[in-house]
Amino acid sequence: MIIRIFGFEKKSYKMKKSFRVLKFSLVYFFTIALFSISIQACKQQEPKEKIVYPSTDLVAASIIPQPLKVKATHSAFGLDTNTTIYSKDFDKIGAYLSEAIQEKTALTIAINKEVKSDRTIYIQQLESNENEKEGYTLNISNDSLVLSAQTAEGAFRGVQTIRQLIPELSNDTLADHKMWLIPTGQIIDKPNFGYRGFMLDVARHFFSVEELKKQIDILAYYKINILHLHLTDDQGWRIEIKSWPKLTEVGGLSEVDGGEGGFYTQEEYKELVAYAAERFITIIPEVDMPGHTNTASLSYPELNGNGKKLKQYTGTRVGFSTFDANKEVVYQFIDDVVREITAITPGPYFHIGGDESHVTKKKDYIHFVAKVEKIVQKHGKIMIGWDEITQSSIDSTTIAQHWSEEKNAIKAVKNGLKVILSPAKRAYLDMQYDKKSKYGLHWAAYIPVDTAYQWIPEMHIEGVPKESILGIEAPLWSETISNNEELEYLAYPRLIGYAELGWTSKENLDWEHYKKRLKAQQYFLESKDIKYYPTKLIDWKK
Ligand code: TNX
Repeated sequence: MIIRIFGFEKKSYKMKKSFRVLKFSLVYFFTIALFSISIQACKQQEPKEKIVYPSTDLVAASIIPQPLKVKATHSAFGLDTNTTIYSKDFDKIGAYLSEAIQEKTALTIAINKEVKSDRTIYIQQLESNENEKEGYTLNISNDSLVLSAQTAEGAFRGVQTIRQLIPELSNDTLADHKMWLIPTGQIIDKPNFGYRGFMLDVARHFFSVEELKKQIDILAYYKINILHLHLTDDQGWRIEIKSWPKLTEVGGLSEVDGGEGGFYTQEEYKELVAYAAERFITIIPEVDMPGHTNTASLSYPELNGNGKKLKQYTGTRVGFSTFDANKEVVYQFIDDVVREITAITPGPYFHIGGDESHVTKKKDYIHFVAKVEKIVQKHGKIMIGWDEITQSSIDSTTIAQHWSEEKNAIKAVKNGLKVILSPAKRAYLDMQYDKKSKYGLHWAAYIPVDTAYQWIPEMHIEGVPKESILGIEAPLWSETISNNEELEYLAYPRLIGYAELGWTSKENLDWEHYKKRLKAQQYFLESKDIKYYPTKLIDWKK
């Protein structure tokens, strides 16, 4: 080869020269190529950003309700301005999370955009054979936070957990900008009960749509999925019924202690239903009957069955009014009311009250409840009634809401009905915390924050097993409260405990552990201007 080259060299100087040029350009080319390959390689190895994460602990995170399973891997996901959300499967939920992050941290997080991002929050739909409508899984590592759920509802519940995992303040890392450290690990979660409710009595005192929206946002944060509205009572009628307009013209104008009352137009009610639905909360309308009907009969005296002259009532006694269970016009009235309300209520339930009908003859009560059940069913809804309805012969698809007599709940179960647990001694939010409480009653009990929390729904009544319990609900009657500040004094923090009793499996309910997590809610409560009762059982930050 060398000889050949020598020979070649000898042949001509010109050729020799051009060979040298070729050799030079080859070397030059390869050097440049090698150089740029090595630069590329270096680039790929270079970390996006050097972050030294402190060890954090997902198991110690203050999540309420406590999730089913939590595993910690002791590092962190840094939420910062370079984080993005990828949520093609559930885009609205991605947008909701981005907004919630902005509110808490002031970070603007891009959604579904092809932008450079160091860390990504993925929200994805997961197919599975198990029907876990509200279940979700979170897998959190240094550079990704993956929320998987079968349904948008499940993803929404998971987003609440993410919100709770974001610390209130940005942490110090070696990063040169603000970063909120979310502990790494895995959460597998699903609710113990599908029905987790809050009831508000808007009849004794009226609460506006705006006031309710604030409460709906708080319910969503703690994964409560039912808002039951007690819409009618002796002191007020709060929902427009177009075919019986005097209900609100007359009955909408009064409330306990002589306040001006109020009512929701059907448009306002629809707006409320939609606002709740966006947060995966179902509204259950209650029209209480045959008792608790003084305003209805005052508006239309032909409905009255108590034989006495009617007048506006602004006191707090119960059990003095009744419909006439033997008049056809009463059932025509109920048919119209149920028809109009169910037409604007997408949820599956209609609550007929049925409590404390002390001046209705027992046989009339039995007849009445059975007839009203058929009306509710005709309009395509499942009937719910307070536990007294079990005196009547009702269908096993109807639901009994236990508040007073355990024997009624047991009877319901024997007849194959599902039960909602709202035992007054444990779950009534209008009961005072103690003798010094500013608002509330105490006919059932004083309910301090620990008593409110320390009971296990599926072990509460012998003869009412878990399979028969639809869920739990905490009612707030409004004889002593008339605005959000007073409502919040009675509702918080107890309602947060009821949220946990509805969601968390009994093995994970623990007062000492809950107490620490409740203390950590102080930042959320104060940032949302929630006027909670600062119970001494919790060592709140001053
Ligand atoms: C009982 S609970 C009632 C309400 C009162 C409440 C006051 C139930 C079904 N009926 O009418 O507002 O007590 O705590």
